[in-house]
Amino acid sequence: MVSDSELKVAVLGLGYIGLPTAAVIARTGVQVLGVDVTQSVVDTVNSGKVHIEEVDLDGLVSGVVARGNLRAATMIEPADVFVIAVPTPFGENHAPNIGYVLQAATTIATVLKAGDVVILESTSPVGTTEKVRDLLSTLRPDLKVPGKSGESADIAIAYCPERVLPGRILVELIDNDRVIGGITPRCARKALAFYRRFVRGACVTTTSRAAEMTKLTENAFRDVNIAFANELSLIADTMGVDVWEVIRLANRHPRVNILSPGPGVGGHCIAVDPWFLVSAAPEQTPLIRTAREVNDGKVAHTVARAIDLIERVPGVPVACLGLAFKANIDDFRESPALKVAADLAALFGDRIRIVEPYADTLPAAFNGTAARLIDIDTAIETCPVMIVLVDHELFKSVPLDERADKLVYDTRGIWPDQPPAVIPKVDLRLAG
Ligand code: SAJ
Repeated sequence: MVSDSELKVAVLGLGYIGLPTAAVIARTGVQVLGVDVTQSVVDTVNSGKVHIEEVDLDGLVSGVVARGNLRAATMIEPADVFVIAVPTPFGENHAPNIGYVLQAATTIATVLKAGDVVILESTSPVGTTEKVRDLLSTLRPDLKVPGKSGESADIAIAYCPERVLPGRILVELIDNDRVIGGITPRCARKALAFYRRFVRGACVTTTSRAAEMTKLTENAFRDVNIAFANELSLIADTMGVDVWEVIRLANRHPRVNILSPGPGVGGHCIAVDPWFLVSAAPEQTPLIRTAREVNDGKVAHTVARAIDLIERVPGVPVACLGLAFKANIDDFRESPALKVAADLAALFGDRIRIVEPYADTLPAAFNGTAARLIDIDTAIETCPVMIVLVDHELFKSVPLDERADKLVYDTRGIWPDQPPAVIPKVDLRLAG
């Protein structure tokens, strides 16, 4: 096996997964080239900086760039291992779009040589790795590809899904177990040798199709379980029962572990990946499809409940706490909190105040509305109504005596000691 300092790795796509992955590999002493189609991303990385927020990523990137182990470019160069970490969004009717993956494979084909390993990490529909193999075979008929020419293939191709949690990416990249699916067992072994260089978790080999389905299964599992919690919250609402108390109590059962309801499911993974299964097997996926619909429907339900509360106390300022798609991160992609707050801002204008410790300015969704960004202390001082949309630590730490007199709609259950929102008879109208 080549030594760390001789091995050359190219990571295609320098986003939320590609950049941390490139940096972690570079830290082992390997030469890593990060390839991205966006020049500004390449320039940022080459200056030792990052274009995304992730715990400790800035220090790691500046270190590996300074030591010369990580470099970025828009053009591919020859390497020994190619890691594809580009987006796989969905298009019309939730059908997955693997165009960026195939584009990355086309790019790799221009420099591919015998002995190279190509690994797909992007969340992909079952069969995508084989499509990559077929494309490489068409573009490079001079190279024998695996699964078509027996064990004598010139290159190895494998699928190894990322499964890291935003906010813990650098830790989980190292510590999580990895599922490595080869087009052939030999491909899996080649990819395994690569991951063993930087992964401390167990690396388990399988076929590329099983690995592809495993990734989709993990996120569909979580989506279905969150949908169950969200459905419970709808039932509890109609029955006047505190859903958080019910879940706490039910979870005392040794075999029950219910997740948390919220204003919906956001981010680029859980709300997207289950559709890849539904789209591939529509007849076999009524449960997974319904879970998606329940979770998407929770946003409209949250807006309706918030409107009801806000209309009962005319004129008073309302604080929406949080815009991020989940706690303690600055990621607003596909955020249910942002959708709810933007809808309320469009309806109630300058009555809506947004508190988001991870934003300096309001996102574009608020353009044309009179909503404004304030800090948590100002919200406590000026807003009699509070709608909790994200369970940021900053919000959790507000003690009861600072919010006991507020009317609260807590979609995340962060304040279990909050008295029920009884609409006061007195006029709460405040200036501001
Ligand atoms: N959420 C709830 N209730 C819960 C848990 C989550 O409403 O009990 C919401 C969150 O607020 C958020 C959404 O679900 O809006 C998704 O958050 P998450 O923390 O469940 O997951 P992600 O999207 O940050 O990361 C997931 C992870 N997958 C699983 O936990 C199975 C991560 O390990 C994957 O690597 C990532 O998707 C991915 O890239 O696919």
